[in-house]
Amino acid sequence: MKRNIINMKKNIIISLYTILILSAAISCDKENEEPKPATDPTEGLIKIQEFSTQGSPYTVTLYNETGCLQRGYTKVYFAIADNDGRFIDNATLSAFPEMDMGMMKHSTPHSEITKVDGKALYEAYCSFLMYSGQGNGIWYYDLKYTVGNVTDSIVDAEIDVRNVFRPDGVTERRVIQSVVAIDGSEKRYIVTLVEPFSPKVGANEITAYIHERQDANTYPAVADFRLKLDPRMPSMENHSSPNNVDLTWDATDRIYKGTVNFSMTGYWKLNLILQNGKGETLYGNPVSEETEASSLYFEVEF
Ligand SMILES: [Cu+2]
Repeated sequence: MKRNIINMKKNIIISLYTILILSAAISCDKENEEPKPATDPTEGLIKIQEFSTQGSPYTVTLYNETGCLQRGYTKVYFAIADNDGRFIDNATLSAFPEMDMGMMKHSTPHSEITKVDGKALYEAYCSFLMYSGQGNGIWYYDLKYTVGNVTDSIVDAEIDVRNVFRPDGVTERRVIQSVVAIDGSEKRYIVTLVEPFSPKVGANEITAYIHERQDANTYPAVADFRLKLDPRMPSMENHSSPNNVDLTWDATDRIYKGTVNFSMTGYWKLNLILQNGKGETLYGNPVSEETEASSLYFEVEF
């Protein structure tokens, strides 16, 4: 009996929904309907900074999840709006980060800016080699955008890249490393830790990028290398953990992926060995009784 009443109620609710959906569908066809306010594509993101030039019809705004740029991997989003605040979803954007260190200038590994599906939003990442003020350097962004037949550039906009610290807030945490290959090629590579963002006890996905430094302004991403992984806890007789998986190239997501297993909370050193596609070691060394760490490692503490 009770069941029947519940079922009846369910049926009534389903019918009501059907009517609502139908009437919504009908109203979409009505003419002179007020345009639905565009949902804010930047919802959930925190503004970092605005870029505009005088008299320009568009403003580009930089956002991400944390509201700041930081050394190592930084995900960024761009929104571009006209002077009435309408978000533009058919723009083309490019950005070039450059650090002026007085005696020299250099860029850093970064991706192209691509459109986010279904949103008036554009995404990219930077692997910042240095933080603002390091070596007295200042970071600048050069931005270029095209909307229809309007093209504009914003040149030398200063950006603030923060250093990354361990939980004590004082000790620098290693999240990016620039190395020279030991195979005689003298090639320079930059390895960047991406995930885990929020490490937890147990298995965590670990992801990383490898870029080759061809010159101070050119850092293409490198595919089909390998990062052998050996996480250790130096404060606890340098013990490791079981079931770790080396990082290999994921052609779909175009990033190196593996598994790091944190058997407990605390400070972990993620020792790595960088190998090329033939399995030859380019940088790093195995951890042993005598050698506590690899010359290539990242730090995670939680
Ligand atoms: Cu620099």
